[in-house]
Amino acid sequence: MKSSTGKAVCPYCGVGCVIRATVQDNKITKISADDDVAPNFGMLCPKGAHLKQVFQNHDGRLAYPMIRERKGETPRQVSWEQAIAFTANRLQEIRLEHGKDALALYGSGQLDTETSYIFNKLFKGFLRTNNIDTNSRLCMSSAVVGYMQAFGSDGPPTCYDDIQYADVFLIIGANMAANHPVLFQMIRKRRASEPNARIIAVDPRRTQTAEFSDVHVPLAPGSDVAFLQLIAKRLLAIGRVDRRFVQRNTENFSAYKNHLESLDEDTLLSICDIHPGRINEIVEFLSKPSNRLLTFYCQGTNQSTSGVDKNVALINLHLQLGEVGIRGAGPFSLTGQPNAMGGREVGYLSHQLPGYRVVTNDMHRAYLEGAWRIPPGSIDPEPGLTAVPMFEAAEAGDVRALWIVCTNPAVSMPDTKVSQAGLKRADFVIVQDCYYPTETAEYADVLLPAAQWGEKRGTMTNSERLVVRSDKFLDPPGEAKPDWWIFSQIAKVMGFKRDFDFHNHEEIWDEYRLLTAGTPCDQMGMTNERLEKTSLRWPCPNPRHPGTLRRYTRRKFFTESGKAQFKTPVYQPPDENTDSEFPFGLTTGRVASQWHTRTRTGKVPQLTRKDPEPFVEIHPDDASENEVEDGEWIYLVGRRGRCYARARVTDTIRRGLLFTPFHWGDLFHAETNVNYVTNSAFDPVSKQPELKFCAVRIEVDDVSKKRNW
Ligand SMILES: Nc1nc2c(c(=O)[nH]1)N[C@H]1C(S)=C(S)[C@@H](COP(=O)(O)OP(=O)(O)OC[C@H]3O[C@@H](n4cnc5c(=O)[nH]c(N)nc54)[C@H](O)[C@@H]3O)O[C@H]1N2
Ligand SMILES: Nc1nc2c(c(=O)[nH]1)N[C@H]1C(S)=C(S)[C@@H](COP(=O)(O)OP(=O)(O)OC[C@H]3O[C@@H](n4cnc5c(=O)[nH]c(N)nc54)[C@H](O)[C@@H]3O)O[C@H]1N2
Ligand code: SF4
Ligand SMILES: [Mo]
Repeated sequence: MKSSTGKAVCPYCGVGCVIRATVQDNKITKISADDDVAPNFGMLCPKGAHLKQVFQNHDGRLAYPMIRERKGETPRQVSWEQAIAFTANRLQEIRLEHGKDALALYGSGQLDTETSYIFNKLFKGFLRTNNIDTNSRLCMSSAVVGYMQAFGSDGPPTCYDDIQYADVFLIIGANMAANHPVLFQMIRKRRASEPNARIIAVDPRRTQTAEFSDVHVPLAPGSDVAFLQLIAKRLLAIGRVDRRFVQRNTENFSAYKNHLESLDEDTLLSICDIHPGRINEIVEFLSKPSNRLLTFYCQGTNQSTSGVDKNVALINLHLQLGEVGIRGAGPFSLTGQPNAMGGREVGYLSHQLPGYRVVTNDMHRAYLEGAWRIPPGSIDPEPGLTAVPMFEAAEAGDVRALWIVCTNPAVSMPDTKVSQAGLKRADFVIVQDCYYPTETAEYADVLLPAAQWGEKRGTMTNSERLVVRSDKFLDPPGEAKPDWWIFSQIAKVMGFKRDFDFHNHEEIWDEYRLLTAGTPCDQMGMTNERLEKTSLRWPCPNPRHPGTLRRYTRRKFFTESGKAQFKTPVYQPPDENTDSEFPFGLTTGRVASQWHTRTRTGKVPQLTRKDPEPFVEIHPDDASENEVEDGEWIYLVGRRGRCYARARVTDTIRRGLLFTPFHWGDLFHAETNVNYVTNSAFDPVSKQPELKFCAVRIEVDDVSKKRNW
């Protein structure tokens, strides 16, 4: 048979590389990237490059709808008709008996925009509950609030093109070499071609990113606000302020200045626990007004009980220096998942509505009630449950039906016993995934098989606001269907036929696109015809508009006054303390070759080779004090639970701190999931949990020594 090709956005990280797949007999024969296609221009990292292996066979795929008659039983295959009727009926029953807020949906930044739009419309508009949240709450919600507070709108001001013009790259709380590899390649190219360019990595660990940097700041975990204020204070003291920008385009500078001046340098230094020499070097790079500053940040800043303050502190620094809305500069929040940006545009967090609108705004609700042709007052003005409280409410019996789509919360939620207890207690659990088994699927009453990457068409927005259309070039296994189709069928059976009668994703895109008109994330000009031919960055307000590389170039912001806002965050330590019983700090994250809970990357031998098992990084001095040998299996015991991992003795981590990735759930082995140990305390404003810090002790016992893995 003749081979054909198709292109799609990589299903992994938020860099959003566009991949070309060559296909023969429904098998991928080649994965590549086109040199002239944005954003990756021919580059791919190993995860993207090995996508072919994910599709070698359909092992482990959820290929047919299944129903579990009773909890704990083996699910049995049913027809789509039966699964849809069963799901729609159970949701209606629970809604009638326990009220609208007994329903909740937990979704994902890996879903396409059309799907996120349709479930948001169904829940917030038609089922009238705002109980929708997504794994973006664990990921991007502090970044959303940071941008909102400073600029009056979510979304980065910047684009990848800025890398070609930046002089100082501040990478704080992000391990880009592992987690945004293609973007990091672009930074390294710029560093190699521009002798004055500098890379600064701020991370308690000497990561791969830090290895390639000019300066590494191994700060104490959680101390970013103090670090950023120290830099800002030192720059202020030498007069490094863009006075013109600050006067014309910002507010609250004097409160900010007074606050910085009131802080004591030695105290800040001791909070960060770093050598003052590091600060001097950074201040020197930033003291030159001609040096453009581009800051990249991700979970080291976001996953914290002071996540919003960390975001705000780094945006403050950019405002002070006037490094916003100009080429080569700006605070660039890295999106983790391929469409977490699109999900935010659609409003898939519990307080949002499409087009960067919010449920608490009367005009925003009224606009959508009109657009969706539903009675005034249909949309609840109160935000719904966020991720952690959603599972707590399920455990308490308040949320009765949980619809889990494209995420694996039985592994990835902090303090996982709580999400597992919620999934167990809920009367009705829908799991919509493309793999079976998964840890979360164990709790499902109904399993809905989703088509995955390459098996469906759809639209996604990457980290730089680039909206990209993906093709379908593979047939899904069995009866798996696109997520948008599954939602539209169930909505129709629930009685909303007129409003969910979509025949293809283009119809959904067209409805959604119109709702963004006149909003900060305007995609009105991105017609289906245009997206078939090219990718575009928003705002793109009309069909002739070329899209927008950089925002705020006229220094007009979306705040009431049109001016950017300085804030005065105050350093707070992490929620949990170390003490004599739990003497170590534990931070968690990722490795370059694995994706989250490993449903796909765990099946690719070329990717699993490097880190085949869960490991924990420990400093050599800590290891010898605790009689831990390299390669030995140890328990990490925390206040809520414990997990196993193999000790990796390394001086790349600070003393007193441990690091372990969260890629291994119970399917791998009971007790390897680090989230049995992590803390679900969250930022008071963004509600993003502190996955980056908790307290543990090490236990080496004979069982783990003998364990044969
Ligand atoms: N290979 C791979 N790539 C991925 C993913 C994946 O699973 N695998 N997932 C994607 C997703 S969804 C996301 S959200 C991103 C996440 O991308 P990153 O944020 O880069 O990933 P993490 O490893 O979670 O955390 C980054 C770093 O934060 C550091 N850190 C911990 N505490 C602190 C602190 O208090 N301050 C500072 N400054 N740093 C701290 C950690 O040591 C770690 O090196 O990656 C995306 N890309
Ligand atoms: N300790 C610790 N925990 C963390 C983090 C951390 O840094 N430390 N990071 C947090 C962050 S930032 C994130 S984003 C989360 C990620 O955590 P999860 O979202 O739970 O992780 P994934 O493994 O990506 O889960 C995605 C699921 O969707 C399925 N899937 C893939 N494609 C499709 C599709 O097209 N349709 C459907 N319906 N399903 C699909 C996959 O098979 C998989 O089961 O983890 C969070 N948890
Ligand atoms: S950098 Fe990210 S988007 Fe690009 S190929 Fe790798 S995982 Fe995929
Ligand atoms: Mo994420």
